[in-house]
Amino acid sequence: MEEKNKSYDAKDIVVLEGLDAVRLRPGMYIGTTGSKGMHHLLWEIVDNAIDEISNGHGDTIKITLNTDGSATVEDNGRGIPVDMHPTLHKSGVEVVYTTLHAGGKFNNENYKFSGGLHGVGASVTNALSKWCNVTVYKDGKEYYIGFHSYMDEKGKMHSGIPVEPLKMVGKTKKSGTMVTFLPDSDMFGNLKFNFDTICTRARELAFLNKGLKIQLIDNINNLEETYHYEGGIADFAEYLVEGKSKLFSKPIYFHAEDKNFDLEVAFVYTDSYTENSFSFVNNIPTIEGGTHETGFKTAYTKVMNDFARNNNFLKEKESNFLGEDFREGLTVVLSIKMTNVQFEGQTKTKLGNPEAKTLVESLTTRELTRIFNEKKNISIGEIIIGKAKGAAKVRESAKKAKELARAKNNAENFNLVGKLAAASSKKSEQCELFIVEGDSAGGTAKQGRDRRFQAILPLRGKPLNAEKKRIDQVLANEEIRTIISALNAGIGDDMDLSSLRYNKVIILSDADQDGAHIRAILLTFFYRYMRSLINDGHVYIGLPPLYKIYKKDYIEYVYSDLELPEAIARAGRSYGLQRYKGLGEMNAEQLWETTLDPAKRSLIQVTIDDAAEAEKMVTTLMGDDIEARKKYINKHANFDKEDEFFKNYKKSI
Ligand code: TSJ
Repeated sequence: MEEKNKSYDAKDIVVLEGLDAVRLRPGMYIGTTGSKGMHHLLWEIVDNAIDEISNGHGDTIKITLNTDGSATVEDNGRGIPVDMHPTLHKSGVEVVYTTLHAGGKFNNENYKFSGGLHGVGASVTNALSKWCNVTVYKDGKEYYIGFHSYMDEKGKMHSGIPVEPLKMVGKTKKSGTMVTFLPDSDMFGNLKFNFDTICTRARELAFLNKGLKIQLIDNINNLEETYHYEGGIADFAEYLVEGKSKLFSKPIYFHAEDKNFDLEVAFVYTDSYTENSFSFVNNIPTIEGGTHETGFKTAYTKVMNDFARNNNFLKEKESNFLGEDFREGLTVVLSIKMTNVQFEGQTKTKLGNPEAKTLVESLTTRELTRIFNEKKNISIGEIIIGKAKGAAKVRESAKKAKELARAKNNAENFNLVGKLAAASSKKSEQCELFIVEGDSAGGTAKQGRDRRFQAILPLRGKPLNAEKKRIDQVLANEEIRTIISALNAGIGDDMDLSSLRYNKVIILSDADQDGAHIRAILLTFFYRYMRSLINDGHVYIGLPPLYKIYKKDYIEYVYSDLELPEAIARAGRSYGLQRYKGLGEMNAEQLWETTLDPAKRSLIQVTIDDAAEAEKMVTTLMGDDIEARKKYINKHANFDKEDEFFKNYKKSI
């Protein structure tokens, strides 16, 4: 089956001769033709400029969003080569833009590590653009070439065709490359570039590439940002813990190299109880971790245990700390650059290369041993050991609490789960758990649901904010233990989704501030203690209607303020309008019809698009540094606290 598909793909590409293949199957090259895919077009171009700068040529990238929907990327590097390619008889620029994968090949010869989200190169951006203009400033001259995509009289598509060969258009003192392209609306509909999305990734790239300056200009909304970090990922680590109390002031940072391998690590400790790792390979986030993270963890545990022994912080009769003890309150950024990257995992965001483990492990061991052998760092080491001691102690008590929470036949748990109206079907892939705000709405939902596959868990009051508590305190909370028992998949590192009782976990809260807060608290809990539940797409937000418009023989439910005027227009004259203040105002039948019935309801799937940003947000918005929270909210003044939290979880069906 797979074989057949493969040869079919290959043959197709040959027949289609290059760029037209990209239009026929954009998914193969940029993942989707949704917003994410359209932004890929931009990042492909930006990656090329970053490659140039990482290799020591230039220092600034300017990204401009133009009023016509196009985007411009400019760097101050050497400029793409303009000389004729010896066998293809085209200029270097034209080769880069018209040859599939040329970006990758081109880069590999010239650059140590090539970037590229999918490594597909600038030609893909060209193929999926209506037009694309390239200006090269090089050796005192300015060169220009334009490309366009069009349909001919016979209806045949032509993708990324040069309008004319590259030509010299004038003199210049500048050096660099400037590219402007318009994503083709035939591919992307009326999607627009999103300045916020671009800022987030640009900031990440600026952190990951020390010294790189990224200037962003949005000429549609008149916005500007500049990102530039002389500290690189050390600044990134500081940024991630902004607003938390650090245990020592400066992050520990090191950079080490091997042949065709580059490693950078920065870490800090805070007084929190969670662990946060952010890892990257060739500037690409590895959300699912992988061999590089494993190598770091192994080395870190070993070096710190050795440090504890050598300095007598661990007595002879005492046993070693576990890795997790050293990672309580740890925020670490790990960035490697390597060739022949292999990604694995559900979302292809997990590094698979075995050599990455060996190399990261040995380089980390070497560097950390050096660092903690320095006299001035002993006190920092001592602080880390102190934190690990606390963690080891709690680990013991948490273990007991976890056992309690997991024990299915435990008498106490039996009472807790008593509030749960379980589904009768045992087929977990069909089953859904609604976590419903309030006992009364919970009661209605129990009546309105389809009991064969829908379970209802009413929540009384607000559950505990997991951001502010340690795991043993979290587990002592009744509401949270009920959720853990109901899901039957454990928690934290012990989580095992194969025994998950419900395929969809749907948060159903009122469409008001309190409801938003409860939703934020529940999401924080899932984020901190059941992240794989989110990562594997099991967590959803239910959307109750905001209004009912009714007439004789006519009812329409409206789910957002945005849609209300249209719905009113549809209803015509003399209609009644009811605003729902909470779930409790609906009867069982209405609740089924509007919110529970899979055929009619809308759900938002919760995903963590950008782990670093989600982390930052949970920390700032759910933590207890009030000043940091105010600052964050003021900066994002268009959104109130919960909306901002919510916005950063991608919406889908
Ligand atoms: F995407 C892209 F290819 F269009 C693109 C490339 C877009 C942007 C904004 C910048 C670039 C780019 C490419 N900037 N700098 C370069 N550098 C080269 O291509 C280059 C220059 C000189 C030499 C050399 O060996 O002399 C080699 C290379 C690869």
